[in-house]
Amino acid sequence: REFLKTISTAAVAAGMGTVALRAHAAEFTLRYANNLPLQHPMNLRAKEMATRIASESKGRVELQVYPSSQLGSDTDTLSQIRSGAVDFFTLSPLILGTYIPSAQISGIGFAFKNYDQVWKAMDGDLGAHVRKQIEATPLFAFEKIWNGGFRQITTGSKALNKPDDMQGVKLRVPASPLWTSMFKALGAAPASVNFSETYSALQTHIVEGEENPLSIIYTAKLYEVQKHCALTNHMWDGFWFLGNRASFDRLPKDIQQIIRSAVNDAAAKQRQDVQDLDAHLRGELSGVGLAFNEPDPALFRKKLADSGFYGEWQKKFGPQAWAILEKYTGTLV
Ligand code: X2X
Repeated sequence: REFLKTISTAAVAAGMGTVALRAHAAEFTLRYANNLPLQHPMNLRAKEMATRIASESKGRVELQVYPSSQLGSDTDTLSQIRSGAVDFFTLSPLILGTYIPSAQISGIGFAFKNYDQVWKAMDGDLGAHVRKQIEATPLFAFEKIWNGGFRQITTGSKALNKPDDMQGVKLRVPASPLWTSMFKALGAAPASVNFSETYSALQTHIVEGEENPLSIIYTAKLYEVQKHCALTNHMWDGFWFLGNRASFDRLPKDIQQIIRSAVNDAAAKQRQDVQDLDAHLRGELSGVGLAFNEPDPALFRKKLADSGFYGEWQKKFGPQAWAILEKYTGTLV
C-alpha cells in the first residue's frame, strides 16, 4: 500500500505538470498506446515520462498516453503502429511474434531463473538480436525493454498443484504462437484472447483461467473473477517500447534524443516498480480472496521438456539464436 501511495502521488504531481504545459499547443503530438490499467507502474512511469518530455522539449512535444487498450486491442494496435496511426506501443515480445516470429525467444518457458539473468540477456546480446529483427520492419524498439514480470496461473474453480491438474483446462493466453504452443505442451486447452477481453472472458466463463504476473492480476482486478493462483513463475515477460520508425525519423534529432533518454530512464524505474510490486502483492491478493498454492515448478518444466517443446522451438529459432539465449540461461535442452 505504501508503495502504491508513493507512486500515485508522484503521478498526480506529474499530471499537474502536463496540464500547465498544455497551455501552448505542442509542435509534435505523439500517441503512445498500451494495454495496462492506469494504476500499473507502466502508466505511472509513462505519465512522468510524458511530463519530462514536455518540459525538456520546452513544450514542443506532447506525448499522449492511451492506457487500457483505449485505441484497440493489442492485435489492432500492432496494425496501427505498423501503419503509423499510433507512434509508440508497448507490446509483449511474444505477441509481437504474430508479426516477427523470432521476437518470441525471450518467452521460452522456465528459461530465466531470476531478474539478474533477464536484464543481462535483454540489455545484452539477446535483446540486441531481437531489436535487429524488429528494425528490419517499419518498427523499431528502444534499447531498454519494460518489465512485465514473472507469470503465475490463476483459475476460477480448481487449484492447479501439478501438470495433471491442468489437463484440458481452458486457459486464456495472449495471441501468440509460442504461448499457445507452451500451454498445449503443458496439456491445457489454450484460447487466444486479447488482454482487453480477458476480464470479461473470465467473468462469463468462456475460459476457466489465465496467467499473468501478480502486478497485472492486481491492477487489472482479475482477482474479482478468479479464485486460485498457482505460483509457477513459468516465464518472464516484458514489453518492447516500439516506435514507428518513419514517424520517429521525422522528428528533429534533439527531440529524438530527449524522447529516447526519457523512455529508457522510465523503463529502468518501471522495471524495479514491477519487481517490488510482484514481491509484495501476495498479501494484498490473499486479502481480497485469492487462494495461493506453490506447486513444484520442476514438474511443469519436466512436462514441457517431455513433450518436445524445447526441441521444437530450438529448431524454429535456429541454433545461433538459441545459443544466444543459452549464453544467459544455461543449457535448456
Ligand atoms: O495480455 C497479457 O496477459 C499481458 C497484459 O500480460 C500482456 O500484455 C502479455
